[in-house]
Amino acid sequence: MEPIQLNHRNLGQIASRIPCPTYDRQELKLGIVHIGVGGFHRSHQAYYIHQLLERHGATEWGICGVGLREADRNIADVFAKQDCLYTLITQHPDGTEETEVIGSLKEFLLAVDDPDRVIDRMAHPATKIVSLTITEGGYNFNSVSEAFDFGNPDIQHELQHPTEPRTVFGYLTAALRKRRDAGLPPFTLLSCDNIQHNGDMARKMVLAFAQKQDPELAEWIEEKVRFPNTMVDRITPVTKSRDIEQLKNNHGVIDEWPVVCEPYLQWVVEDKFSGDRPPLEKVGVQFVPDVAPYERMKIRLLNAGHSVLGILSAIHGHPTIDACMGDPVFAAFTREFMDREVTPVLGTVEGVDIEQYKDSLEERFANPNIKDSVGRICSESSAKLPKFLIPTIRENLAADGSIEFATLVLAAWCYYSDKQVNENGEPLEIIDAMQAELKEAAQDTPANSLAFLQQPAIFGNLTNDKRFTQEYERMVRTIYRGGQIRQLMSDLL
Ligand code: CS2
Repeated sequence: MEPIQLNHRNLGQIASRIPCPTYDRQELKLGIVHIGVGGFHRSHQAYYIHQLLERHGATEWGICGVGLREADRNIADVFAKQDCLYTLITQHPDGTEETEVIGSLKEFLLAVDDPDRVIDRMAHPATKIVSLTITEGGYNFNSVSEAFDFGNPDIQHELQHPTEPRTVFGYLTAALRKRRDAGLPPFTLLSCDNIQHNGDMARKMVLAFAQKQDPELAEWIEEKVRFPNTMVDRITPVTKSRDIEQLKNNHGVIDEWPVVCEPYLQWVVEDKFSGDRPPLEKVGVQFVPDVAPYERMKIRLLNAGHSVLGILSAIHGHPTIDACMGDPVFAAFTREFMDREVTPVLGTVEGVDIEQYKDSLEERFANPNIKDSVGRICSESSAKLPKFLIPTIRENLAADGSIEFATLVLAAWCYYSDKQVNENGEPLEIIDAMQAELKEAAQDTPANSLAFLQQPAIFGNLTNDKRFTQEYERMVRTIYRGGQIRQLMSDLL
């Protein structure tokens, strides 16, 4: 089978090999502008919209993807060749897979090349929604105080030069200003990141920025723009070269950047939009009045569960999340963490059986065909742990609950940040915007066991709690003395 390059012209031929969009992509209007077109956006929001286009028409909801950073040039180049088409490969635990071409992204703009085009697209009358997956770090807040970080040099630049945006805040305000001045209604800002109250947080940050830059605009935003909270979920590992090879060999399709994901898919959204929204309920999205309990459940169980496995196994040496789950100590540790430390402070989620939810997480983590790397999970832990894990410790301290499981993760994180090798001496690839600060704090541990915790932007005032510091100190000392992580985990079980 001669492999065929994925692009618009070849779709007819490719459709004889794998399912392709049956809707007319030329017809699509761009109702959504999405900032941050990583694998997750493509396996989740873009897939939902694709289904809507396939089954229900809804041609006004095509997506324009935007990359704000130079690092997005790779995807821009691939999309330029492939007319924004890509393949989604859903991997089931039993080894079966579904492979299909997704067509909901119609345009892609690289902001660093042409900022005005991005602003114009967001300010276009057809644009009804600007959605975001810019990661936890993209919201530019201090993890503890949750105040907007005005110290960021790009933010300073944008405040002084409103027509030269660099961050999402500069782009959003420039586009909203343009809409207001043209007498157009605003768009809805739809955050799809793993932050509790992600919409409220986006609102708070946009307003903090706008108030400094243009108080009148801030008032208009405050009054008119809606920021629904959302809970998003689908495990999407980083694409590997093997995925690209297999797609070519097994299906005869050349796609330079396909996306692999698990079958599980969930999107819970607050039904609070500035204007029209796509009828996503037709494809399984849950619209609810209050998304907070769902977000909390997902962040505290799934994302924190991932971080627990990730940090501990980075040091122990399991390369992937499914490999961790194949190790009875890691699997039991994670479940015990969820049962003993998360569940007691979680509260109830209407309509969800928490025990079943945890069972399903175990199955999802164990999916042997996802091969989600521990490196992906550990990346940007300095933005993740203050949201996923530390609040659980804080609440258990207040409620006199168990803290050992989560504390061991923080002690291991200190060692990981300091040594940057695993127990077998193999180097770890650490990806974290705060990597240098983390290392600097961690390396004083031998002289001062609490040194790593003296980073208020991450840990707040946790060091004031004696029960916590004693536990942490005991664990971090044991790890530095050569205690094996797996043994420490097993001692807690
Ligand atoms: C992961 C998430 O590293 C992480 O933050 O927990 O990317 C996770 O895979 C997704 O949130 C699943 O929906």
